[in-house]
Amino acid sequence: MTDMARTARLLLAGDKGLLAMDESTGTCDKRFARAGILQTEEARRRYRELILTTPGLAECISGVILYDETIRQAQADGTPFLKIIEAAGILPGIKVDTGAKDLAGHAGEKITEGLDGLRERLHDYFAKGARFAKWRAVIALGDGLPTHACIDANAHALARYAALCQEAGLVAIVEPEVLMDGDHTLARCQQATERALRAVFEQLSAQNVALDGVILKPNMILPGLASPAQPTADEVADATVETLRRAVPVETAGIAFLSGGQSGERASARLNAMNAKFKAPSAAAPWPLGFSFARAIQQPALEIWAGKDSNRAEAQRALLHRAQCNSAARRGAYAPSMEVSGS
Ligand code: 5MM
Repeated sequence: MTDMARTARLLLAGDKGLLAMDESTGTCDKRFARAGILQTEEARRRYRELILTTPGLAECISGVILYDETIRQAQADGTPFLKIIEAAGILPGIKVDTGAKDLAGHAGEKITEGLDGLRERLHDYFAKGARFAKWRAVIALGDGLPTHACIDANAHALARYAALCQEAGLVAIVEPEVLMDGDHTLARCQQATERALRAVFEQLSAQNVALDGVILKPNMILPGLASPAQPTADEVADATVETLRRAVPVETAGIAFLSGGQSGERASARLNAMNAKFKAPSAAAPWPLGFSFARAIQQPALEIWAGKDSNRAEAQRALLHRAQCNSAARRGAYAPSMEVSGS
């Protein structure tokens, strides 16, 4: 087994999962503004320090996805964040795309950029200590969307990124996100997700990417946020696992879902339903079914912190609580009552 395959296994081992804290400056600042927090580099540093020094985090979190600014930062006493992560026994990862930009000739669709100079950046991140990377493609649903052009261009970019990651010794997290924006049905999300996943795995194969060094970070199969339909957790679990089974080769190291704007409670309940029902990895779901959430872990903590040191400990408890709920969901042991007791 290669080092990359070992790392991918470690990231998805047991009931731990990934914490995505790779919001780019623009996204982080928007979230800070909504929570009434000053949008400065120092505020972002203090927030990331709060996350990384949360007591007990490593009991539920196997890896953290950092942003370029964060991987270079340190806690107030000068200890580099990378040292804190390493001391906790957590693996550091890095978001390496440079963002989704308008796809020329295709109104309403995006292409993710960042391939230029990527080889050099990946080698630099590996030397710093990163052991995995992440690239996110976004796919919008709408009238006539997604187009083949959008799906194909993004699948090609994801595969070229993944091949470069593996050349540099990094596990590639491959994230083709079908967005929840809109009033589309669950069936439309399922259809678009299957198309996108098939295209991604075709391109990964064309670029000779070793699937045991790839973690897929997909959306769950859900209706749009503006849809009145509200499926049960079991319905989401069935549709999601069925879609993955149709499109994801069994050799893939594992699945780590994004939350995509679901509430923390819903994301935990839906992940729990998948693991309870399909007991992954199993014949029905032959890969570990894990998580790589950002908002569904961070949101309550960010709101409690609100930029104030006096709220730090309470915010850390809220962060740990969401991580524990998702860890329980990996065992199929999450229950809504955990939200009440906070245990
Ligand atoms: C979909 O976003 C990823 C998962 O986050 P959620 O669980 O909140 O959906 C996340 O890793 C995302 O890629 C980062 O937050 C970075 O986003 P930007 O847009 O700043 O690159």
